[in-house]
Amino acid sequence: NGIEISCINYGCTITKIIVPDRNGNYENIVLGYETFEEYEKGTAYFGAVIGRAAGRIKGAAFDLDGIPYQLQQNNNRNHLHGGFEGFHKVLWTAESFETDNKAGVKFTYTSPNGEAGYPGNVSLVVTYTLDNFDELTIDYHGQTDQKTLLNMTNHSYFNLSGNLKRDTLKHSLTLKSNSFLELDQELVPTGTIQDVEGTDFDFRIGRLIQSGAESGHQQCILAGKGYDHPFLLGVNHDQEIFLEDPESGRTLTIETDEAAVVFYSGTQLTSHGEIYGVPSRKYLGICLETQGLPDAVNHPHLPSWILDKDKEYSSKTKY
Ligand code: G6D
Repeated sequence: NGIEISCINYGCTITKIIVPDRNGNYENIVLGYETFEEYEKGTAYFGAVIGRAAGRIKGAAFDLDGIPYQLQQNNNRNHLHGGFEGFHKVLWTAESFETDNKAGVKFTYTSPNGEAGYPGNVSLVVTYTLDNFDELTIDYHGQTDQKTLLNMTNHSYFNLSGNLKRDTLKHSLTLKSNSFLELDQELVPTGTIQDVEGTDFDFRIGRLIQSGAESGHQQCILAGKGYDHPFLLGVNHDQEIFLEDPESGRTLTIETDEAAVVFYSGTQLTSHGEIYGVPSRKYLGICLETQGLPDAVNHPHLPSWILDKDKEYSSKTKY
């Protein structure tokens, strides 16, 4: 139907998603760069697949079966988004495919034992599929030869105004989530689960992104006057995440089989150069990173994403 999605095999990065507004103007709705060099030296993870473990891990350390592991400390003393050698910095092998009503790309990569400090050789497959129902589906699969961690996501920043004409503060987000993880001063989950009821974190009936920018809530202020929080998702995944830009009429529905979604409102987008010609600035794009709960490995009461030898990691998100 005229929708275009472009991606590169560096980090399985989605570089553009071109969709129409209410008047049929086809424009780009994700943040990205014009050149490979900008992606290579970039630190915002625009459009990239994230792994082995999305989010932060406290002290970059964890135990598996009593064996201590130390990951790369690439964010203060903590580990963020797979470290310096995360999946976003890897040249994946890509092969495109096309059937009568679908087109896509299958990316493969084997992460060697010890990469960024993680145990196990992990063989990975990430598939992007666009179909004639205007749906982009991302399928993630992984297998390991030794117990390890695997918690992947895609880090696209969405801005439905079209070609970044406006920021996202007037976008409306609906999120079927009753609770979120409290963050500490270093933006790592404390393990405490907070109820959204009566707070600026309640997106159950829709709320403008700007709520976070104006909120006096300690967690919004901590996140740089916005959001950077894991929200726990229920078992009814139907239409559970819905983003809308009333001015352009564009909407984005996200459904996932994952336990959580990290909603990051782009509060740190102040120094990432020009983004398709637009100077980077706060709130220019928002991320909805469907994934397991960050740092769950250090909080036994949270659903874990430990991958056992000879088990299959699989995750699906549909946009
Ligand atoms: C900041 O805290 C945020 C992360 O959630 C985000 O993924 C990253 O910027 C790009 O570190």
